[in-house]
Amino acid sequence: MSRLIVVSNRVPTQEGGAAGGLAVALHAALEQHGGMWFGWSGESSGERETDRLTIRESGNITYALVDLTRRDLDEYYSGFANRALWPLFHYRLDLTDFSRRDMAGYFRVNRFFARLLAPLVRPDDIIWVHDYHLIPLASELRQMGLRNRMGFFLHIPWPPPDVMFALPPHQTIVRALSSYDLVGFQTEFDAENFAACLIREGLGNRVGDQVFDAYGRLFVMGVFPIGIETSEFAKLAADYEKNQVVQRTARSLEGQQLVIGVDRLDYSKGLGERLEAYSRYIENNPASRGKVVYLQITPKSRSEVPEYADMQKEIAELAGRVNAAHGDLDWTPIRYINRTIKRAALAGLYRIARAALVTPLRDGMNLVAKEYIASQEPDDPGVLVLSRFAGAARELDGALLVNPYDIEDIATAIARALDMPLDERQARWKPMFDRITEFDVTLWCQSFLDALKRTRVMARAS
Ligand code: ADQ
Repeated sequence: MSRLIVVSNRVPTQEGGAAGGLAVALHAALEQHGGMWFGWSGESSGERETDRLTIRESGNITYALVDLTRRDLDEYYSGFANRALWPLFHYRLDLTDFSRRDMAGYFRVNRFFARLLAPLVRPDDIIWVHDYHLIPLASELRQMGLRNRMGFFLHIPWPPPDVMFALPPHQTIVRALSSYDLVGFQTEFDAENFAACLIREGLGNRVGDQVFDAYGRLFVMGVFPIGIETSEFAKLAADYEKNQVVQRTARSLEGQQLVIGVDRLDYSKGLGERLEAYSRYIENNPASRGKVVYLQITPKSRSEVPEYADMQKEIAELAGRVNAAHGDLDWTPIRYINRTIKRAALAGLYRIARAALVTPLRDGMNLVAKEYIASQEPDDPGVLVLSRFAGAARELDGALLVNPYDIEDIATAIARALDMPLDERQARWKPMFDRITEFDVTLWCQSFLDALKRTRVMARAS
């Protein structure tokens, strides 16, 4: 069997504590195939570039980690990846800050990764590259003569042509993707947006259902909605009574209904609109005063990017304003917390929450939506209020789907969720739970790798 090489910007080495579902699934695939996980160490080497790889072995998996200079991190990571590609791919042209210096840094770091990775690759290895930081990796590896099977999965949305074309180097980005054998997206919409970008600019043609001919290569496009470790989450949640954090939180509610939100602090998650909507819900439903608590758990992220630093302040102030406007001596409507929570506690908190608010303005998938569904008590499930612009809305159609820009719509959905009778809650929850149990993260990983192994056959047959 061929070895698997996974490449991602960050490498979750198991020393880093509780691993997320994606890391667990990829570790399982790596253990099965044997192989390597390659990427940035998370460390800066300061001013000096170093070719030194930190190699760690664990069972039949090798971790190969590389440090980046401060300039590389500035231009490649904080710059082009997180100030140009991330906002643009989330349809935020207003926040997209394109600079030629950052773009050069992005391509330079991808070439640097390729230069370090290429000598470690054997001819029959399969290479699976993850996410928007590393789009040009395959084209760099191909220029170095590698002919291996290479797949790419985009965890975030792919925007429609008119948004994409606003990025000056959009053709270079699209061209870079054509060096892979398989390019995977979260939803049909993303895949169709990508195809439209290729076709409208005359960069490539569809020559089969999922097969494209672009820049002299055939490649396959596929849709692979990512899942979670559903049964693991359900188990953790069922054990919620053993968890101290969950118990303490449950006691502190004193019979009030809990509404939960769990998101990285990111402008794509629609936190401002959500807090406003909760405030509107209280105004529209005065009887809710003292009966409902909204817990928003939001670890800070990417604080070195200015838009994120601004947002930290804005959201904290907004939560404070809502509490000041509606709170009472014995009631704080919003509990706003900026830290990470262990998975067992998170699963338990989802379990005791009567409703979850997952209202991103745009999201590739959104795993929190699936984690909430996985964690519910089958006899008494809570209600998911979900943005129609999250990839998860394609699968979780038993949720109350909302327009995340429409404050009144979200406020109405909160009221409906908290009043929903048991039989309707059960009828909505069960098909969603069955769906995420079948399409879990292990199946996602297998489906992508199976498709990658088949792609050359498919491309030839078309
Ligand atoms: P993210 O944008 O990070 O992921 P999401 O899919 O919601 O968003 O995943 C976040 C993960 O972090 C979840 O597993 C959640 O439990 C965890 N998390 C969030 N807040 C936490 C907290 N306070 N404590 C502990 N854990 C917390 C990107 C894309 C998504 C896509 C995923 C996977 O933006 O659209 O679903 O990749 O492909």
